[in-house]
Amino acid sequence: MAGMPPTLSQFIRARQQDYPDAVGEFSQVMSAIALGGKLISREINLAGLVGATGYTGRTNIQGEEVAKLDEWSNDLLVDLLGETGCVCVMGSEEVEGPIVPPESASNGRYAVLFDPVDGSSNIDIAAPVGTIFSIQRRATESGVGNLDDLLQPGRSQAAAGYILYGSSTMFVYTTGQGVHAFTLDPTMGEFHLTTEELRFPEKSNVYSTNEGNSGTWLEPDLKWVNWIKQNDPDTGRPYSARYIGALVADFHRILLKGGIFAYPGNTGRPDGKLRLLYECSPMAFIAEQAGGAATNGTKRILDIEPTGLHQRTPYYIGTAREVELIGRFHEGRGPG
Ligand code: AHM
Ligand code: MG
Repeated sequence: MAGMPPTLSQFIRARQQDYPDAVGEFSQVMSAIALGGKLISREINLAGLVGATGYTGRTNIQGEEVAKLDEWSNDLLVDLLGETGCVCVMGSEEVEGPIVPPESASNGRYAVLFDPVDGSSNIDIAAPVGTIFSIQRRATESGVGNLDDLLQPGRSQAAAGYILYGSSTMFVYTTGQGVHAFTLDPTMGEFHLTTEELRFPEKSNVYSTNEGNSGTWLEPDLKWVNWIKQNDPDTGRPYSARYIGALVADFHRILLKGGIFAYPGNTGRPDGKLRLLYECSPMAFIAEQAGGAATNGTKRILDIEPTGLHQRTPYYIGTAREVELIGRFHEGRGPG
């Protein structure tokens, strides 16, 4: 299309030619996720009109209330990914165990993990939410996949991304060759490239965290948050606070404007709230590819060896400078 930036599928097809062993399965997986994103976007835009707000009355494996859109979006992604025949197993925030596609279609090369609608309590107030996904190459040889395909460290992801349903719907992903951002043109039903090789900006004095929990935080996090709120214009302090309570939206802001997002562990929940495999790892892959970093305080998120599908981790993600700073507090060294 002359004059128009490439669509997501054109962009992925063009990039696929750089990988001689690519057989098109990856493009199909990405297309399924992109189609899911468009359908979820439409449903969210119309939520109040089509009765998609509110809760199902059930709780999920995490003991959290299941929003109607959580369930609808989960089933949609399971169906769309299963139909590709390119996925051997899936893992979802909404489902306790591995999800296996129909037998006839389960010999695919990829395992996909996702959080269908992250931050879903925002739907009822028309505030942003997102879908997060992580694509791993299968670890098992063939046939139906299992937990071994899903429990792989973040560093081995083939791709990761998110779809932000905000004032625009954006598709942001990486395959380890930079981070690329696309914006949905709802009149065309197409994602178009809006930023190639997205990088964190240098400026970084913004923090994004649920500080209402700080009474239960551990000492390094308390020292950190007190330090960043002190008045010292020479070091850019105090920082500004921004928090909408949906990881995709809070992270997207940090990615574009700089700063750090934190969800620390606390006295009651030493591993914090966020889930390693379908929330933290995919965002960490994007952050690193954009020149940033992500840690649990002492360890790189992408190096954590997973032991459970729904395991949680303390989480700090953002510009390299800010993530290094929180690491210093966790090592007991202070700001330096
Ligand atoms: P969810 O997957 O149940 O929606 O929960 C995850 C969300 C994240 O998007 C967000 O960063 C976090 O929970 C907010 O938690 P809190 O309300 O404790 O600040
Ligand atoms: Mg979530």
